[in-house]
Amino acid sequence: DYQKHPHRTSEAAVQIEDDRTGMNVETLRRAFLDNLYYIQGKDLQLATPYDLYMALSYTVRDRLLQRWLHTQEVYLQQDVRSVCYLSAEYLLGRQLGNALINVGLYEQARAFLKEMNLDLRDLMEQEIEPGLGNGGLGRLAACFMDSLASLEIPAIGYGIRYEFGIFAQSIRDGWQVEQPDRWLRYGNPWEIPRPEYLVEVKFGGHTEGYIDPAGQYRVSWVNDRSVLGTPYDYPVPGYRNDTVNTLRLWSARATEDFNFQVFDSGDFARAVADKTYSENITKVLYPNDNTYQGRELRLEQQYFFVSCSLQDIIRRYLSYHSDFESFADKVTLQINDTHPSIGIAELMRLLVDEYLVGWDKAWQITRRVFAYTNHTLLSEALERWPVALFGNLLPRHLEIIYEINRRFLDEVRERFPEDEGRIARLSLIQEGSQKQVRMANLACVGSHAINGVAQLHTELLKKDVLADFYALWPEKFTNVTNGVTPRRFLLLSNPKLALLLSERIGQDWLKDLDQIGRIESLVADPAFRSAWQQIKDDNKRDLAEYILQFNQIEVDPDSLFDIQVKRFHEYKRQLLLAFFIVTLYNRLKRQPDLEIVPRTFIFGGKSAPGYAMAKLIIKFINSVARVVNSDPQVSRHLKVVFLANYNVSLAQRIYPACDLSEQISTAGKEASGTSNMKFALNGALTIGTLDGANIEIREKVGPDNFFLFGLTAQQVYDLKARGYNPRDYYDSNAELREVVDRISAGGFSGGDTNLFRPLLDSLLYRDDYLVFADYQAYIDCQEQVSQAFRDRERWLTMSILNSARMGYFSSDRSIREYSRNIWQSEPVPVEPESPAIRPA
Ligand code: T68
Repeated sequence: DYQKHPHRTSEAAVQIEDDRTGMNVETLRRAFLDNLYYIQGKDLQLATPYDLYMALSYTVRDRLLQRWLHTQEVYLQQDVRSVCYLSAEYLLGRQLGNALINVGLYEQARAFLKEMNLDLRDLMEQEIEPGLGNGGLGRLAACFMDSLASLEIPAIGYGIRYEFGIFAQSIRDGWQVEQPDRWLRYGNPWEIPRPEYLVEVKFGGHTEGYIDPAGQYRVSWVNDRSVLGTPYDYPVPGYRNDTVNTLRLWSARATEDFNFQVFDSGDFARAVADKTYSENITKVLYPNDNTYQGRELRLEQQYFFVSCSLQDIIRRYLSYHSDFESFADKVTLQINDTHPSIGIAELMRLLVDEYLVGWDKAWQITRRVFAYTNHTLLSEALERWPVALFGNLLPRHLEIIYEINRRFLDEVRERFPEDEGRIARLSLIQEGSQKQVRMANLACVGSHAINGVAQLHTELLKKDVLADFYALWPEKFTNVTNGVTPRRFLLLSNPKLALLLSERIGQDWLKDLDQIGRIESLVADPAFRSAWQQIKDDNKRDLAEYILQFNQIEVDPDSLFDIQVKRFHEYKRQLLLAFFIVTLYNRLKRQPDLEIVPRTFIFGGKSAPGYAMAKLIIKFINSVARVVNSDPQVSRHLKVVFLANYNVSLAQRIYPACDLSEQISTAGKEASGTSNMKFALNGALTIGTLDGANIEIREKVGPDNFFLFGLTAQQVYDLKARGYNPRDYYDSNAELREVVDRISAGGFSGGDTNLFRPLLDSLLYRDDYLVFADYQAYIDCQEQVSQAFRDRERWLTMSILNSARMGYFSSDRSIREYSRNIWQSEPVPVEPESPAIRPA
């Protein structure tokens, strides 16, 4: 070991092993106090809970660093093939608990803190989570990073270090109010800036042709401004191995501290203001999910991080290779939706203009390295940039896209002569009064693989959204059903259940979630059953405490916890659940002595700040909550809770406490869903439609253990084709009418008959998402849920079977499929650098 680190004297090495890498309780305690004193500048007397969190985080970080550097050294030495995951979002959640678990220090940390009368969980609660994503897409990227490291696959995640992540939501008078997420305010122990790997990104200007010395026509891009990207590296430790991969997030900086020209003319303030302008690029995360707004700053963000990343990838590749012959063997680039798809044009520009690779060769390389994951079936969410805006910002990329398109459409014409309709649909440019660049088309043309995120989703891509591309290249299409990491979403978030599992079947399930199936043989074991029930009850009690503290609402932990938490979107149909609640309310008002299964309805989720209808739905739910909770006749049976600021940390409290998971999107709209998996893994039953991954979940857990209702995607399609008239349902369904009429009469708005009018009108006159069409089926299905919950033993059995059969939905399985079918990447085990750093 000393030979490998000649800079260490034997004595210094002992010191380093002890204080920075030692894994036993005594060393950890010493390191913790040392970090508290020398980094936070506090002793135990003065330390705030946040100081204690920071000191512990630095202690863990020290232990990651050695593994991290060593992993990177192994990757470099072996010149490995690496997966580069490009994503505009990473919804990481808190880092401390996850790092402790993965590096194998959780129990030791708990132990030494306990000796000092400190509670590890309290310290973990201090962390402000990095909310660098909107919802499912960003969280998926985070789960994938965890699985890549846990499977020992060389990988690097590239993204944006937003100074402000997803906004903080509070609820005032029932309305969503947004506040900026100042997550970096108290410092961030989980990132390491690497200013030495700074890169420059150009914007604007024009292009010029020239003849190079070899007589070759070439193009150069004369930009009119540029911005610098500084990488910030985050360690991504694998679960109990010695792999630590990197998440590299880019932050924008001005190119010069002074704009000399302006400064000379004496306008100092303007010079500084220009600098701020550049830094705006990575200022804030756009808070839209499943919608698209053609904002210039958003395109700047996308190009900025993609260009930084590609330059970084090429720099590292060229440090080992002298040409691009083996580039596609050493690198694979997965693009998370179309947000990084500008990378296809950027790689072409870098190869052709900067590295003088011929177009055909460059195109061959580009197509071999890129693969595209689509995450949406909503056509309004597909990214399209106005050609004028695009050309102003990225003139060279627009030319390249036109050239790609010209060659592509020539090919299409050859295969499908005289089919101008097809040409128009496939073109990367949408013609019309305002020409647009279609990023999904660019992604399809520039990638060798295209995947959806659940079976139904992939089928619908092939049949509908991307049908013309499927007709061209059926072999490019594959499905990779999403998954979630069992480390964060079971071990970390539901420690009691995790312990029960490990006591009964060992710990293998953490690395191979299929092993969780072994609890199925315990489903009739009375001790196991009662432990399971006890844990669910405890978790519900914990959540009830949280609700009391944050919402001042007392809920009955014995009631059925019926939960819908996710972004607010009409297609997700939070309204359908709200209508069920109003239906129950009406029944109780009509018949006060009605015996119903007591339920606690819990909602959570953010709306895009500009999405008026989603915001009105939030207001509606809070209004129903107020009326229900304050009516003694009704609130004996029902409580309605809206938990503000739903995020990963809150999700981790909610999943373990759930009885019934609401997955009720209009069939054919939810690409996959991933909360459906996290709930079921934690023993919740699902009420859901045949949409996204619900279908596969139901197949795995068995139809008897899943509450299915509603129209299928095909039936939705047919009904709309026939002509859907929501009014018919209103006219013919008395209970539905009663719900609508009560809202309409101001029953939840203090008599105000206007407040919810837009909401009712959208249902009565359009109902794009078929709330009325599915209403009765949903109400009937909820009745079956109530019946099932009355029989607690039956429910318990179903709960156990749900968890037991969720093995397939580990993100480890998803990543194995990407590796095998798309990336052709293999694990590269990292041996520990020295035995001393192995966990005890
Ligand atoms: C989600 N998409 C899908 N988008 O809705 C969900 N969009 O079904 C799926 O499970 C999940 O992706 C993972 O595959 C999103 O979360 C966004 O957040 C988003 C962000 C920006 C622009 C468009």
